[in-house]
Amino acid sequence: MTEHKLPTLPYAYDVLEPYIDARTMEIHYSKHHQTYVNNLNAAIEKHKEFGDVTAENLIKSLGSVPEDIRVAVRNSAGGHANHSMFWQVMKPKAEAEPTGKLSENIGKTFGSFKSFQETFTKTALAQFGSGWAWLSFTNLGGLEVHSTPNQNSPLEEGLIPLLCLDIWEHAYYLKYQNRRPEYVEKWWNVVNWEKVDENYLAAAGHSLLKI
Ligand code: MN3
Repeated sequence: MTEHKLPTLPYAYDVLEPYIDARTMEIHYSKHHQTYVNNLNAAIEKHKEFGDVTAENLIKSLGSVPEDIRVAVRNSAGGHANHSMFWQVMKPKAEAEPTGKLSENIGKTFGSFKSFQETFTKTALAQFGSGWAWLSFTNLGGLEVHSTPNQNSPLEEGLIPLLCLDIWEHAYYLKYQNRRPEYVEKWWNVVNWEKVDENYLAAAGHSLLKI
């Protein structure tokens, strides 16, 4: 049995300043994310046969997870996987837009990068309460902007997440308080499009259709 572990943060807490402040990053990563990892390990402790299954695979097959830990696994494996991706899709001095194949598909699906951004922002702001906004890949090669409540993952719906935005208050409250729209607007400055492009190519590689 392998314990789930907090992944290494790919940068220092303060590099996303002034858009995401160092204190928020520190608490979010070292406390919130760590708690999801701890809770996942505690749940799996009761069913050691799942000890070597990744968080992503647990989420994809929640129906096979024993009922007494299913809710805990959904929340904690989701929280672990979602945050692991969130750190990866941000970076300082980020590119303004994606390039290559993803950019083409965004143009085809949403009309333009700008209208994709508007759709994503609108979706993030419309999510009532805690949750996530996503750009996901469908198994037919399409793109979908959507949100999920709590720590629910697109993987539960058979979608492959490419980009995510944490819209729990803990992600922005210290700096932005109730101003979620401002947080979302500033967050665009730190989107790691190089990584999202990479996620897109990996997802497309597993797709049923050629891109
Ligand atoms: Mn969070």
